[in-house]
Amino acid sequence: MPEFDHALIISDLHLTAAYPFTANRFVDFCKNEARQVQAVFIIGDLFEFWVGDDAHLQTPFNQDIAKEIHALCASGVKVFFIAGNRDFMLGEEFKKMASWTVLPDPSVVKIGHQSWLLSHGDMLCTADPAYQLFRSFTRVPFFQYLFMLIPSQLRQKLGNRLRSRASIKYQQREYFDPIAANLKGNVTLDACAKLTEDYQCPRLIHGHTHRPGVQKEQLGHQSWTRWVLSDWDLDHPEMKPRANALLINASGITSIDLVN
Ligand SMILES: [Mn+2]
Repeated sequence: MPEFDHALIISDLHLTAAYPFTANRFVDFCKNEARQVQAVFIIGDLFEFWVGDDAHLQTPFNQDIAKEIHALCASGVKVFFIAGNRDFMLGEEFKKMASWTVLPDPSVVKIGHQSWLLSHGDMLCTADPAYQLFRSFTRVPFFQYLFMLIPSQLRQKLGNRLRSRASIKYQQREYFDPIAANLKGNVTLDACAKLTEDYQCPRLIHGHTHRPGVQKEQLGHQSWTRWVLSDWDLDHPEMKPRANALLINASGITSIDLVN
């Protein structure tokens, strides 16, 4: 893994043709902010959902996103991708089109003479054992092989149903038991302590929880700092628009607001 003097990190864009303002902001980002750095790390949930390249690469919307990433790479910027829980089925076809480099979750990268531990963040949500169980079997290559044997239209339907059931479940949980919902939807100190210790890196960056900010945390003898990215949403005028990136360079790490 090469070292970079400066890089941008983004996550949870949840791109879909249904949300054009958010998608346009990403296209703009690829043409502007991203061209000012040596590398861009997309750390999961670039897409709202992805059930296989064959199911999504037919649509011009997804082709255009791949082309924008490709153009960014062709301009000399390295683009890296860590899969999220919505788009871990992004595959070889997309990779070829976008010419990005796929990294495992988590990965330690060197930017601005420091090491940073990057993860999507869903693996850290260990207060939700049902999700962790789902996660563990859906990441097995043999499960993914079997899943890909299902016709793509049916996979799209399954993906859609899973996505809407998850959001209904989340809303119900939020309504009936907001404290549990708050805990289950967030990372745990235990998981963060273990990860930062295992990878010997006290600077952790993740997305997934949609709770942007920075916290200094400690558990036992292990202490670390945790930066959380926001999700991107510029398509719901009833809510506060959101889109941020973390910029890392020789002078440290800064959150950049991309809403404008
Ligand atoms: Mn996620």
